[in-house]
Amino acid sequence: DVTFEQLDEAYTEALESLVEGGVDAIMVETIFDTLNAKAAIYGYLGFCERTGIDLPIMISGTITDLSGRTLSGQTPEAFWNSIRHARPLSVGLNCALGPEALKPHLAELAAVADIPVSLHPNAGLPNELGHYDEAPDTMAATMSGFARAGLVNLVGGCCGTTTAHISALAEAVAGLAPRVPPEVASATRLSGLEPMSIDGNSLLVNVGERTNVTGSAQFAKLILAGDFDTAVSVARDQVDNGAQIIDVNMDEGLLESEAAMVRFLRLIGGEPDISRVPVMIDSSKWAIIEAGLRSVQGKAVVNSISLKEGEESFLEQAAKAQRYGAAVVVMAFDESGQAETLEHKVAVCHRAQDLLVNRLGYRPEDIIFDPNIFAVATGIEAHADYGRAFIEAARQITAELGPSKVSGGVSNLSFSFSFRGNNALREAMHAVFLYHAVRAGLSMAIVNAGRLPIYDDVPVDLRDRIEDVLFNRRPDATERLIEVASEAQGVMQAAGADLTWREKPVTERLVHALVHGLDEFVVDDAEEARLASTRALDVIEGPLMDGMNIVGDLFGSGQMFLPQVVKSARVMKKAVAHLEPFMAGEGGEARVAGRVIMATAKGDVHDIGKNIVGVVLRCNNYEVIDLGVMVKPETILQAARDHQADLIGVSGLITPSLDEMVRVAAEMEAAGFDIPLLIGGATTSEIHTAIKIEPAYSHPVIHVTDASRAVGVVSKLLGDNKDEYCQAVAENYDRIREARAGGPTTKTVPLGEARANRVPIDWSSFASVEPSFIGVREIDDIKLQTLRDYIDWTPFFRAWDLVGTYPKILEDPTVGAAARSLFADGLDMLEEIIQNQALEARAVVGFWPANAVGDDIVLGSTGPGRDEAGE
Ligand code: THG
Repeated sequence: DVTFEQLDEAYTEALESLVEGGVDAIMVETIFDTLNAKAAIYGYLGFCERTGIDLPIMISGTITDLSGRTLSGQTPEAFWNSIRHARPLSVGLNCALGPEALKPHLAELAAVADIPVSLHPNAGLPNELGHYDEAPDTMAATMSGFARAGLVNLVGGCCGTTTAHISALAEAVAGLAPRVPPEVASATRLSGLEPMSIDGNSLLVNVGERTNVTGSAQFAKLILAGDFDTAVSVARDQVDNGAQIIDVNMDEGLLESEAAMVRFLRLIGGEPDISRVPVMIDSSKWAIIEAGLRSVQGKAVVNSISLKEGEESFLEQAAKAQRYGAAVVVMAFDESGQAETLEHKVAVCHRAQDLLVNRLGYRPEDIIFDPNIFAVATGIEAHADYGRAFIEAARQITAELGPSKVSGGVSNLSFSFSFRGNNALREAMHAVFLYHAVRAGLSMAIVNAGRLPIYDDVPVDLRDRIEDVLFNRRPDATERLIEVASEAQGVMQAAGADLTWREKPVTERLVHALVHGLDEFVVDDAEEARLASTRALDVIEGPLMDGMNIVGDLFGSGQMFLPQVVKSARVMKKAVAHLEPFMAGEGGEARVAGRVIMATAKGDVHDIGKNIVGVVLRCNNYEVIDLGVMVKPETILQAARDHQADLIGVSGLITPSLDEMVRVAAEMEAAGFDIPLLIGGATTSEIHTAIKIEPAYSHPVIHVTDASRAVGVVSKLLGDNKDEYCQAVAENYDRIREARAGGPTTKTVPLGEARANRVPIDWSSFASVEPSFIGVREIDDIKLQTLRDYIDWTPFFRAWDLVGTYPKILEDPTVGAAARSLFADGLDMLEEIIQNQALEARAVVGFWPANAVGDDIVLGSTGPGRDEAGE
């Protein structure tokens, strides 16, 4: 019911009066809605600039219930990202709950805020009579505990606290060292309801382009017709399909664009499943962008500002964006127009970064450069180098302008009228372009997230022709692409509609369906595979997991993007849903039931594996209490207490979950638990469990490799020989830690001592053997099968962190044989790929001196596996 402008005015008036009255600092506190707080900060920053007064500001949010979010839905880290531009003296939490209940949220804030942290909570929750019951000494004891744990710099009290509370607090923290703010790694930190960080290790961040009236006929029609409800569903579809930011553009002549921007952003702000992601406010008119900035509580991205009208208006808009706490996209335009050449693009970006950082004090991380993706293959000579120029600019800007990021509007690339409407070809061009641009340094892209093929699925001939255009590799590149344009539609569709994969064995069909996100046949295939297996579980752990592993690899290597992974996950869910009922009949005999608490770690939503474990355990008569996804440590611990659980199991798929698991272990330790903790999920490993998780908890921590092991592990943990089993696991983890640390026996000695200890070799009696030939011998047509017995696996074991355990593995009669055969299978697959793709296999072999390694042949690889042409 109030506008940003009204709040700005009211806060400014209050501020002016307070300063007049002589305050030394101000505190914006009990913030339950970050947009409201941003209006306060906006007023404050304006006041400081206008008056030149350097007045410190302290900021304190409030968490309204155990959800751990502000009333308007932000997590503590998202909140911090939204208000950090105030450069406050301190940030913290107040009011709301008693100190104990605020602890996890305080810890989340303390982990990300690189400034002092404050806490002034209520004296507990009000009782039925509205009184606060927490006594001064209990409150002081809890809060001084936080200070000792390095979570706070400043403490105080809010509702229900009295002078007695404050003096108890002062006494309890007197002499304690203040928290040392952490050094926070460089990243572009945005937020919606949830934080979104982009750092050097991030995979491509995809920005949904569909909520754009100039970019989508469908969206334009909805907005023009005033059907905002359906328009909101366009945003939801994008986020559901993996968009990590959404671009919103209302630039349309027939529209009240400012009003439309505000209305749409407010509507999506009320949809937590949409507004969890940050917004990119896209307009060529500053007034529309500004209206947008006044409508979002998260840290948004301004799209865009540029130097095209000179430095003054550039700096003015940039300074405004700063006051609203937004990151900015800077288009590579200047007074002379859009930068088209590599040199011009890079020069404009250098100039812009210099201005923003040195004149306005921007963090480089808050700048996202857009070096202009233009249409290629237009037939106009001057456009021939556009693709290469962008990709090279992305490379140079990333290298030279460091933590600033590079983004672009990918669909522009195929705007050439020869391709309009030819979506198959356009999508193929986008996929090939992204493949190269991401490798060059592109970290963000505005795309149609739901419509991107995988690079490898673009048929080789078409791919070559596209690359010829992108890299300006031949004068007739455009003609040659247009030549296949009409059939490209067919070729891509055929690649999609090609059903020859249906003729493959069922396990391969399942893998294909997962990798390509095709759900049409997956239930039939899952059923066929089930009938051919002993257990339904085998289908999940065999072909379905194989498929998901391939998806994981393609994702990690930048060939698949989040939207495609989302599709694969849906196919997986469908297959698992079909198989689940059959697993019920697969349990063993009844045994002593145990009670297991299971959860996907906080920050992670992946639960396919965990659900399977749940089904398997239930089928074996265990009682499973599944807390779902994104579960915080304290919720897990509380459930374990409430249900008197025998075990806790935490799973996760993404890397940050690993840290969460460590946190769960540490919290269990701190809370005095002694029940075992099971760790599972795709990124977890025995090594990580041994090194990071187990040391945090002095009771059993067990890594469970896959769902089929769960029953075995749980029954051992609850059985008679529990202690023996736990000890064996603990010893194994000890060994892993030792091996990791370089082994217990590695000791170095001074160089002189080492030399004195040299091996005495008598060369006088040595006659060297002449090799049968010297030089390189090329062998055509060699079979990998022939070579595989000669491969020295040591470097591979090193790369896979098996050093230390390696000799044991190979000595072990079963594991050793299995390991060898596994690697051999890999080679068979490689051989097959080479044959299928009609590639030429060549191997170069050389002989080592006979006395060094016997007569073995050593296979070496000469490069990253692709030649210059990308084969
Ligand atoms: N840089 C920055 N912002 C941008 C762009 C950029 N914002 C807008 C644009 N470019 C990126 N978004 C789109 C959205 C859609 C299309 C292209 C770019 C597109 N649309 C289909 C067409 O016009 O053929 C419409 C099809 C339909 O109606 O559904 O291609 O470069 N910073």
